[in-house]
Amino acid sequence: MKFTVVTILPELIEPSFAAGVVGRAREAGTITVATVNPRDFTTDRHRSVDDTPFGGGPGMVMKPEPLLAAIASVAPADATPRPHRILLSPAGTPFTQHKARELATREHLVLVCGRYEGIDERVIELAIDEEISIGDYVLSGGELGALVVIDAVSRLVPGVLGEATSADEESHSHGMLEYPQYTRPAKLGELDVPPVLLGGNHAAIAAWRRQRSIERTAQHRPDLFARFAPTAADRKLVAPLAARTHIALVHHPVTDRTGKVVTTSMTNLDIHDIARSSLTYGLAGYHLITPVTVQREKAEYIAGLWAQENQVRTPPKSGGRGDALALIQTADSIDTTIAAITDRHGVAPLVVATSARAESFPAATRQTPEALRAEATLSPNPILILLGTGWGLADSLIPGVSRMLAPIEGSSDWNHLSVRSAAAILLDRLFGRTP
Ligand code: JFH
Repeated sequence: MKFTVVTILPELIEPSFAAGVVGRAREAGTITVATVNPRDFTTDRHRSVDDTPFGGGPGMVMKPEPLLAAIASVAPADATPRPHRILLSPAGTPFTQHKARELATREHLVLVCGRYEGIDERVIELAIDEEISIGDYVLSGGELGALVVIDAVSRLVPGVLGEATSADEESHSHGMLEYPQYTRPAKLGELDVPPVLLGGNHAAIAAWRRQRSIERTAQHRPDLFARFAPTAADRKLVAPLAARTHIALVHHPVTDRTGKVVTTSMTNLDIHDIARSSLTYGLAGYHLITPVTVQREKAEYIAGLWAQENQVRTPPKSGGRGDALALIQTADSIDTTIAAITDRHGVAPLVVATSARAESFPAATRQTPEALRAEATLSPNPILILLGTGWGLADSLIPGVSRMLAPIEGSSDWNHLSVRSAAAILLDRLFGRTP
C-alpha cells in the first residue's frame, strides 16, 4: 500500500518511519511512504504558499495553486486506481477504527496537510475526496493527523503485523474498551496482579476480563456504553441497572403554582402509563406515594383490576398490562418507599430527584442521564428516581436527595411535559439502547 503526504514540512513526516511497526513495513516494502512539498510548486520569487484571508480575520490561509499542483503531481489524471485524496482538518468527519478498515482497502492514499489557519476552500472542491479529523482538539497543521492515519491504516495492511494480532484486531473493535493487562512481576510493591489471572481457569479469566471491560466502558465512555447490548452471560457479570432501579410518583410533598407545599391527587392515567413504561424498560418497581389512604387504595384497586384481567384469561395471559401493574407498590411517604427498597435489595438506594425547574435542589449535583447511568452501573446500589407531580418536588426533600437529574429540555420555551411523558423520555435516556 502506498501513502503520499502533501506537506510543506516533510521533516515532520520522514523521521517517524525510522522505527516501529510502520518503519519495518516500509523497509520490507509492504508499504511505501513519500512526501510532496507544495513549496516546490510555487512560481514566485519568494516561494510563498500562504496569503491573507479574504474578508479579514486572523492569520494566513494556504494558497490554492501550489497545493493543487502538488496534489496533481502525485499521479496522472487517468491513473487507475485513482489515488484516494484525504484532507486532514479539524472540520472533517471523525477518524475511527471503522474508517481505518475502510481506508486499508485502498491501494494509494494521498494525505493533504494544511498549515496556518487552513487551506483555500476551492482546493477541497477540486482535489479532495474526503475530510478527516483525528479528534476534537486543534493541532497546528495536518501532519500529525496524517501520521495517525498512516499508523492506524498500516497495521491493517496484510503482512504488516503477524497473523495472530490481526485476527485480534477484529475482536477489539466491537465498541467496548479493553480489559486491563498485567505481566511479571506478580507483586509490585503493594500492588498484586489480580489473583484470577495467575490461575489457569480460562473461563474465570474470560469472565473477569469481560466484567472489567464492561465496567471501564461504563466509566470512561458513556457514549459507547449506550450502545452496549448485554448478552445473557454479561447479565450474570453485571446486574443490569434497570433491574435495581425504582421509580416513584410523588404526590406529597410537592408544590402548587404559588410554591406552597401541597398534596396532589393520583390520576388513573399516571398510574397506568408510567407502569407500562416501567415494565418496558425492565424496572424493579413503580411506587405511588401519597399520605392519603383512600388514594393509595384507589391505586391498589386499579392495579388489582389489571392483574385480574391477566388471570381470568385461560390460559392466564402474560405480557399484558397486568404484568406492568404488578410492578406497582404504594406508600404513605418517600421514607416508607426507601425502607421497602432497602429491605428488598439489602442496601439503601441512591435517591435521584427530577425537576422541570432548573433552579430547584441547588445543593444536589445535577447530572445528565448518561452520567448517572455510568456512575450507577458501577455501584451495586439500587436507585430510586423521584418524579414530582403538581409543580414539582418540594425543596424540603433536599436532605434525602443525593443526585439531581437535569430537566428534560424541549426545543421551545414552553415546557409543560406531562409527568408521564417526562418519565418515558427519562427512562429511554437512562435505559434505552442506541441502535
Ligand atoms: C490544522 C488550525 C484551524 C481555526 C477551531 C475553530 C477555529 C488552527 C491546518 C486536525 C485535527 C487539525 C488540523 C488539521 C489541519 C490544519 C491549524 C486550523 C484553526 C480551529 C486554527 C491548519 C489543524 N483533528 N485537529 N486539528 N491547522 N479553527
